[in-house]
Amino acid sequence: MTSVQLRRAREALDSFAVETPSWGFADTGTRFGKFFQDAAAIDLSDKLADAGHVHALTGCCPTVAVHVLWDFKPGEDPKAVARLARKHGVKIGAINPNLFQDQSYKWGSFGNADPAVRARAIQHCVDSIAIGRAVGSEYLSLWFADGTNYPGQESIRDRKARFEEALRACHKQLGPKQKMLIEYKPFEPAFYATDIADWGMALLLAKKAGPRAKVLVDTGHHYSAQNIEQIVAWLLDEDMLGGFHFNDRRYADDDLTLGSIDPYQVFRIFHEIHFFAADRGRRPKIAYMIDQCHNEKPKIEATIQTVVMAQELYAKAALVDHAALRRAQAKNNVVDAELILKRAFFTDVAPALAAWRRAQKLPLDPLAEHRRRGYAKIAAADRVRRRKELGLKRGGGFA
Ligand code: PSV
Ligand code: MN
Repeated sequence: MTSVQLRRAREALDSFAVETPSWGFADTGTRFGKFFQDAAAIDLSDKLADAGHVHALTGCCPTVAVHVLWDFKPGEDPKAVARLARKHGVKIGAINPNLFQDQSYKWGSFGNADPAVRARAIQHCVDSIAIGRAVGSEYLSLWFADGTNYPGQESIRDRKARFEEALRACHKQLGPKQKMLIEYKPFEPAFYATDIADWGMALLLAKKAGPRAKVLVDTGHHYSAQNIEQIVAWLLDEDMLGGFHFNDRRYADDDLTLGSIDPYQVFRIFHEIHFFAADRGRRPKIAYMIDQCHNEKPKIEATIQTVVMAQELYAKAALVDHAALRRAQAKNNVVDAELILKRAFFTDVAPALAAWRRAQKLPLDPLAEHRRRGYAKIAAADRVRRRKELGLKRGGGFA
């Protein structure tokens, strides 16, 4: 790397943080079953401890997304949760209401024809907003399983109208420092018409909800051939990109580690963000978050692997020579334009990462250090013993 490249990559790393999900440290599975891990977190304290450990090793995961239903006991004091997070060296990040597991949501939450169910779903979001305010979280992160399975099942337009109304009602409750992120997904669990199926629908709903509503792009929530970086560029240009849920996929919402299938796609997404930042002279405020549940890989290892990959690809994308790219574009020099991206992608940014970690007094190889410390072994011994003492049967959680 040249000294200019080194500086650019290090500056990019200084500005980059990615949030870990509490649910990524607990037992999860597929709809067909679960394979348990001894080291899986039992409770929120374990999840925050694991997240704190990841942050201590990587220096770039200061916040943890929580899922209200899975992480907060009824009546729990959110301030106590914030203190617990601090004890583990992290802060509470995005608050995720759960609008899909209760039996009352069989026909949807915000899209439900029954006003009583909609009111219940809205109240859960209002409670989640209050939790967010109490813990100092900036984001309310909304994902809906709502939709229909068969043609003719319901009026698609009526459901849209109910969503508009409910999102507006929630937006009114946001504090001045809070934002609402609206996530989309083309299918699953609904198989005919998911109510918020793509970025255009999320964008329209966010615009109607109010000025603090933005779109959340979950990289796993797209059809196979979709050009995600183009969506990102459009949302950036509209000032409507709120955040990401990172994961990789081969077929659908596979929850694979970021960049395990297509690292170049992640690079291209980051390139659009750096390119936008260079043009505007400011880095856009984006909530980078991980949304992965690992069933085969050890959960903490997979999380560290994801974080390191995200840093690497973010740093690589920062190396694109924007002035040269603009020149090539102006001349319709397609070959050079493409090569400028490729050159950055194939640059080894290990020296920049090493220099950055050294400066932050972080381990040079977070994964190796995690293994060296035997964290998972110690956690497994403790958690196996506590599960026995508590008489816990394994199950529940999220598939
Ligand atoms: C389900 O697809 C999902 O993975 C969504 O992406 C949400 O963000 C996440 O669950 C947590 O609710
Ligand atoms: Mn997601």
